[in-house]
Amino acid sequence: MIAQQDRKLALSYISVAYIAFLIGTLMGLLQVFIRNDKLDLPAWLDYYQILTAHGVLLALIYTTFFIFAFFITGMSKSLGTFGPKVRLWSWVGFWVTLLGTVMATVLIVIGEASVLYTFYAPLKANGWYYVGLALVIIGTWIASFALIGHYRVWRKNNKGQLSPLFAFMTITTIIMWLIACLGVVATVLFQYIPWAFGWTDTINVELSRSLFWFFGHPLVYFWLLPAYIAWYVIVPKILNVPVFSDSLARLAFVLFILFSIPVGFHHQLTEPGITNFWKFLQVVLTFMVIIPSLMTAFTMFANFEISGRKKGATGLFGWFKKLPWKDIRFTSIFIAMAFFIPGGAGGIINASFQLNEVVHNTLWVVGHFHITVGTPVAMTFMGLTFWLIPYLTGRKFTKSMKVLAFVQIITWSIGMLLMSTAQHVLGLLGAPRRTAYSGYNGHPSAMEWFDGILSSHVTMAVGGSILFVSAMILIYIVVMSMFLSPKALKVEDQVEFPMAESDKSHTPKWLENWWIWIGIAFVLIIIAYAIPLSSMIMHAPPGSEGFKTW
Ligand code: HAS
Repeated sequence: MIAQQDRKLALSYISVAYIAFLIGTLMGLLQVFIRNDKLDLPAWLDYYQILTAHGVLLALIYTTFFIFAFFITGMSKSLGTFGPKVRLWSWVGFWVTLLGTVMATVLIVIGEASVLYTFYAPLKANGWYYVGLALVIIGTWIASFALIGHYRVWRKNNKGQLSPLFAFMTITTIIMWLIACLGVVATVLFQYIPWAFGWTDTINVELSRSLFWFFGHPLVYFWLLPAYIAWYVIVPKILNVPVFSDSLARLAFVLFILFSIPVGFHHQLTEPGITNFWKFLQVVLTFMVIIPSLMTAFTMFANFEISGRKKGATGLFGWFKKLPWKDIRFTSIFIAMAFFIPGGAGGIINASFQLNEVVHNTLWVVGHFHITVGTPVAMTFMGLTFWLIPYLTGRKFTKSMKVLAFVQIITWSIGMLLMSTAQHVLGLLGAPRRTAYSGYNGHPSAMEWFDGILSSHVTMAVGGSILFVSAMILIYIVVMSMFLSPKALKVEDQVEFPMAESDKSHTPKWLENWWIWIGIAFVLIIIAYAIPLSSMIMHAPPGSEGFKTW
């Protein structure tokens, strides 16, 4: 069990995560009904306001706070209790991130920032919204440096040794995050804030978007890598096998530092102002960042097979039946992984230049991110929640909570399957993303989007409603494990932190030489970004004034 003070810190992060989750999922429910023309909002509430709240609270806030809770618990467990300085700075990080979150949320709620989670210029929010976002990033940096400090103390006391796998993966994720944030910090500080407060009249739109996506693509790996930590380190323990290959796991993570950043243009393939050569180069690098995910898929199948064979499985797929299906910690994550097969394949489609022309700015992309961040990542976090909160509070995860957890995971899977399939098909039929309901004056193509079984906004709304029910079950489980379930007084009732053994004896030491990876990452970033970004600055068009379209 980790120290009481570290538990308090992690629990504070988780509490904010689930408050954001509660509000964010409610906004999601409203959205599917509005798009289906079944709900009219009161005059003081706008579709784009709730769409912004949904994106910011779920994609940015729920994930970030949950990730830090997981990191803090895992780092305290694998490297030992936090020292007073680390703890102090972790709290400072927490409060700064929370302050930024509250500021941004209030501005969305009062209708001053309906700019969606990508806050694309020339949509212009109140200046304080961008200050709020900047504080969120600064807060995560402070908390990240606190964790790096904790890691450095461990390295000093264990000279020449490779760190435990959990810590290595946490530090990799943090390094990637710190580098990625440079893009968003640059655009928020030097472009959005001066423009939104009226110190400059116009904004260079292409530059702001490019700096956003410099950050925006690695952001998706900032969500994914903590899920991968669970897949690499927690899942084998539940399967009762050691980590399949320590060096493969570390290499996969290091590849994310290298290739997750110089690829942002694959979100801008349809935009003018970037020549085809630079788009092509970044698409090639995008195909490189797929490799560590394929390595992860390979490792997961290896884990399953080894564990199944250990239990006597025979034949090509005999191991499948031997997996611990009755253990919700496993089943939840397995389903999360299964969703990532079509989710990842969809990413490969998006990244393919010509196919992107078909799907860009359609509901397909919304479908894609619901079966990447909305299920593989979110459902892994749910699977972690089931044991992480009881582990931190010292409460029981009772039988009835286990049953509910299964219901929650199954309903989330069904809801997501319906909603995301409908979104993918609707996208192929041309239904745009980022819009409220529109009948397009009864145009036959638009009317197609409201009938059919899989191709319909109705299916999307049914899926969305099931997801909302599932989210409420999860909130109930969270409240129970935080405050109400009985204390686990007997050892056999206590919930464990499942962390698998990893054999480091054959792992090359250079894998933990961060300067090599940071150096190569910067070289790749310079190759991919230096010329196009400087050309955007040197050949800047007149710039755009701000628009408030809501
Ligand atoms: Fe993406 C758009 C390309 C992964 C999230 N993506 C988005 C957006 C979000 C997002 C939020 O190239 C929308 C942004 C916006 O608002 O505009 N994406 C990719 C590629 C990958 C990818 C190449 N995306 C993710 C992940 C996300 C995420 C992960 C969140 C966590 N994405 C794009 C592109 C766009 C895009 C374009 C822009 C589209 C546009 O035009 O706007 C890759 O990283 C995917 C690699 C993954 C795999 C899958 C490996 C499978 C594994 C599971 C193994 C399963 C097991 C279980 C073991 C190759 C690891 C076995 C079970 C059985 C049942 C057998």
